[in-house]
Amino acid sequence: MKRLFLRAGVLALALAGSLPALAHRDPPGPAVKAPLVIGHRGGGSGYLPEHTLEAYALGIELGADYVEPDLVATKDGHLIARHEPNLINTTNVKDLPQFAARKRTVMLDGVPDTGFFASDFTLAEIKQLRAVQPLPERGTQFDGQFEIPTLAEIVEFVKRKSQEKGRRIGLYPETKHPTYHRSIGLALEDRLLRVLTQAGWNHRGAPVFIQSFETANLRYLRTRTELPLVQLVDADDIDAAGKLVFNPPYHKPYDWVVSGRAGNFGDLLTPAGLAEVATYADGIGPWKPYIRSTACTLVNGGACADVNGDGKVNEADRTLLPPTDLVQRAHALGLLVHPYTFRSEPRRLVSDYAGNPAAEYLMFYELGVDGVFSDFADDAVAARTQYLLKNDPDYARCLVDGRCGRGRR
Ligand SMILES: [Ca+2]
Repeated sequence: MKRLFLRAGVLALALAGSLPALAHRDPPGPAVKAPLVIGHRGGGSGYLPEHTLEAYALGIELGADYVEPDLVATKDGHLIARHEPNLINTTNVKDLPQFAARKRTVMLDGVPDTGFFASDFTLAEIKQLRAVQPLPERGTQFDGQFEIPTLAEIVEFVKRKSQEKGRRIGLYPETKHPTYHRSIGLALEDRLLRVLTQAGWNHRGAPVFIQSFETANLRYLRTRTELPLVQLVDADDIDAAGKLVFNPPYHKPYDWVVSGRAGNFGDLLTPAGLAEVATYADGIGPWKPYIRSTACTLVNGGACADVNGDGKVNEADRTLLPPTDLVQRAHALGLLVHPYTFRSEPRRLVSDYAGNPAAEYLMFYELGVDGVFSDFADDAVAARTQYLLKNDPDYARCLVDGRCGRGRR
């Protein structure tokens, strides 16, 4: 974008015969591209029950560029926003006597899962549920108040907010457990595209990314839509030394389990793996340690020790390892890089960040990522402003005067 502006400027000034003045008028160096803030589960999910219009609205108020609904299907084929097909942890379903008999055990990606499944409920029944906070470290004061939104409602909401705020707000839907949904006759992909098409958003240039941890459904989507697709790349854990660990069921895309393909998620990010991803996807959404892992400062019998003495062993007891070259390798293939998940609670922050969430965002922005999935859009946005002020000589004027070129915020 910046290069285009410069060219236009050069042309105009050359025509005016005042080319030497150019050096003074244009800031030195190229403008820095602002990384996207993707509102993970809404971007306000650090504060309110996730995947509710209220959490999405808060994420947008806090500055998120994209709202990220996870999608599962109801019995009557509607797509709704939930992180899991099992509603037990994110809704009040277990407290509603009218649904007590729906509780059952389902094999989800090869693992038995007991609870209440979206595919056993019609949309009208889903609308009787209310969202609750699934993470024990977060406040429960808003439990039982907010509805479960459908994809169609979310699209309409995002469009309305975009207009209201006068800025481009996008949608970043994730197809959850696509093999599972296909196996129960409720395949997600065409349902998703139908809603997007109805909204006029199924074309290149629409403010939409589609993401998946599986590969086969992204390949299928590639044949059905021009929208950008993002290959998510998971792992089970990292060990004390910072090495990624691949234990089932988080070791590989589930469609690889079904097709018998060998390997694990890490194989998607080798030179050959990335080249394969680039044939069907436009970007990768890697777990953060693939870009910069962490190691335990102190190891006790092979396990991490409580270094900071707070009685718990977590991220705060680890330190950063050197970054990998994943961002550069992905960019060399034209792939965007959107790592996940950025969270502001102290126990989620590696000791190097000294309890300051902005330090983590700044580090990843400096490494060149194109966006971040964040539960706390405010922290991601504040850090982005700092990053742009530091790296873009023109940005202070943009921030204060509101005169920002395209690609700026
Ligand atoms: Ca600790």
